[in-house]
Amino acid sequence: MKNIDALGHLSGQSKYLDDLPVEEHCLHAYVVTSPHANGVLKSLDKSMALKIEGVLGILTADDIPGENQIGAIIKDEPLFAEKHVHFIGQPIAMVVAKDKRSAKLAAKAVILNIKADTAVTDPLIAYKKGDLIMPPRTFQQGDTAIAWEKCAHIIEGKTESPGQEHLYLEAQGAYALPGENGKIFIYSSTQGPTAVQRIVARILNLPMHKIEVDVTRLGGGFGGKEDQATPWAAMAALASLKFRKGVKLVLDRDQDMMMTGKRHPYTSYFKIGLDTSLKIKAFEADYYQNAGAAADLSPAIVERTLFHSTGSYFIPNVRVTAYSCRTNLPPNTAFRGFGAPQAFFVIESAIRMAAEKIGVQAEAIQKENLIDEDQSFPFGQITEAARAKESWNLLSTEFQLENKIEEIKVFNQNNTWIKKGYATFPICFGISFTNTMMNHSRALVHIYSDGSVGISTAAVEMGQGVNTKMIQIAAKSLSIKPERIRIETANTSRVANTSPTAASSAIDLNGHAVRIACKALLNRLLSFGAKSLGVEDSDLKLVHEQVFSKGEITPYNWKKLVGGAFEARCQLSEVGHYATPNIFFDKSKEKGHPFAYHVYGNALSIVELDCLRGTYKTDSVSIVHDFGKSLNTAIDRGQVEGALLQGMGWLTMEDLRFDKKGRLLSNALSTYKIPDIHSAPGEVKLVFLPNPGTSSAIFQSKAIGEPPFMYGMASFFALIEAIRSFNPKFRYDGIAPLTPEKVLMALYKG
Ligand code: MTE
Ligand code: LUZ
Ligand code: MOS
Repeated sequence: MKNIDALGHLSGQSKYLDDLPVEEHCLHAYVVTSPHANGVLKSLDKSMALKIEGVLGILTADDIPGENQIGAIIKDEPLFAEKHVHFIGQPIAMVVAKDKRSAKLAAKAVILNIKADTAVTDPLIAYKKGDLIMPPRTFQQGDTAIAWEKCAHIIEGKTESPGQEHLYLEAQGAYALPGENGKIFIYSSTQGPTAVQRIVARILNLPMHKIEVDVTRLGGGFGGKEDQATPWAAMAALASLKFRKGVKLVLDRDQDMMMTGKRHPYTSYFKIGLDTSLKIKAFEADYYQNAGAAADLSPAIVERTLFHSTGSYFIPNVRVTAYSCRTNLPPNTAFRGFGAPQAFFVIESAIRMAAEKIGVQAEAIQKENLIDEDQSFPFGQITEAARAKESWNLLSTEFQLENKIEEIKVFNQNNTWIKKGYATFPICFGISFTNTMMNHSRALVHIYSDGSVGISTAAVEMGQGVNTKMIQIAAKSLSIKPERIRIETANTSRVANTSPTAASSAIDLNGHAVRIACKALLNRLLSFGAKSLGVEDSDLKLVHEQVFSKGEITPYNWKKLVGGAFEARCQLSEVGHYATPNIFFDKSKEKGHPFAYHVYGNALSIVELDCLRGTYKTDSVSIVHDFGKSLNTAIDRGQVEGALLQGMGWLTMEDLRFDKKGRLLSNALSTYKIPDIHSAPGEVKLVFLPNPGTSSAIFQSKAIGEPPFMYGMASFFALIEAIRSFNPKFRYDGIAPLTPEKVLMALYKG
């Protein structure tokens, strides 16, 4: 089935928040932000700003009727700063005006008196000062202390993985409208409608039922709108309540880049030990996560880092510790992979450095240690249907790995100024929110009397194709044509108490809920049909919109069945509820079974490096991916290609820079380079790993949103190898990103 949004997107007819028609006297808000990364807010002078034409008011923390607090996991983040400011771009106040231009002008005229203090941007400094978001956490299995003695090779090192700007095409925004009896209606560009509802209720001191949040779709979220869409919605709602008008707040791109958090940069230390046959015997790591100025989702993200510390490998002795460090940067947040890419960076860097020191190829170590059936992760979960080895083997046969490696060797011998490099990159990603309680969802399915179907779920469409897949699931469950089905907006009044569309789990969680609701409806319809035909319920079957009784055609087709059931006063609506079975986690022991299943795969990236200029391109990326039984191969391929490019961008192009004072320097697309069509690999070859289908994935179609991000990391390690083949003195230093500038320096480093 084609993505139902394809035509709308291409023809510009798809509606985003900023396209929605606003009411006639709609007001506009603009945020006043801190110019200092750390300091004491002495005073705020509104008088000049209030004189600007069109300005209705300037709201601060004093205007909040409820709690000035937006922290979801830890209550450590005010909506508007009160006495202290903690990062550049932190909201202090909000101007409300008749138009955006006046609001912006007035925001600049607000005079802030801030006594600035020194800023901390380095997580290690924060750690030394004891400035942690939460107490450190450690996962372990076996005993590393004993294991080191059995290792023939022990390698220690340090790595630094960078931050990453989400750069969703649609900037953050919200539009709030006052309703009857103190109700507030909010259109929000959020991945988490319930999160917005809950926090707005807290800020406004209203019960949640007075807040209705509605989401049509996002122009991308990538995790950046899992938690950080909330403040703008809260501000718009606050102003709307105060002025009794519609209020719109949409961030400009530069504001969005300055104010919102990004992927967490990590500084990590590791120690890895191998025996003579290259088996990894022990692994230790300390991860220092740069959390920024508030907790946001950092505790959950650093936890996912621990869950993925061993990458795609089985390591019998592990001890890994996570430190979430509070710095004076915007609070960093969810970004595709959610801490797992940072973990993969450390273990794969450790393997590269070990290979360098031992004098073997990295893939020899990778291959030797792939996790197998019935082996344990450091958090106690035992693998079921592990597919790491199958992915590896299929990649090497399908893409003739040995031949490719030989070709590259020959190419490098024959070329002086152009060098090729390659890297394999096996992935293993756990599916489920690591917080067990978040793994449930509901779907509301209405069958209308004309046979058309309307479905509401918690899932937010953000380009990943969830709406198309929901239609496929419903069509399959009801055995009707997809054209009869419509997916409604994600709305808190129709589907309540939902988890955000995140953790790659929206299709599983909401898909199962849709399936359950549809099954109940179908059973009810068939039961009506059986009664009216005078046969047993179990005699009837609906196949492609036609009802059969023990294989014989009946007078009932879908439309007649629905029409008849309606006249017989049957309930044609249903709520399906799904909670992922068999998952749990005991934090006091740091052991459990947090994931419904894992997604596996392997990638081979081949890059070509111009050793005069330091520029490079990825020739090809060959991937074997464990899709299960893909519900939609076109959408799933799109997810792999998009995630791949985003992963490549993270480690080889994007260069997020803050100065020592915590000011974002790469604050526009002229200074922050993201991948484009020219940086895309020459070729992306994708093989679907044949899968027997043993998982709780919806119709055996495994989650696809985040796991392929890690394939992009292969290009970084391929570049390392290309540099090495030009400069024999080069030693991998564990620092990303490798921009052309850094590559050039590495090529000529003595
Ligand atoms: N694809 C597009 N086009 N746009 C996005 O914002 N977000 C990614 C991924 N794919 C994203 C995307 C992230 S971070 C997640 S968690 C999943 O989609 C969420 O959707 P799913 O759970 O429906 O896969
Ligand atoms: N969000 C979350 C996530 O709250 N918990 C998770 O485990 C998670 N994983 C990936 C992406 N977002
Ligand atoms: Mo994705 S980082 O779970 O929104």
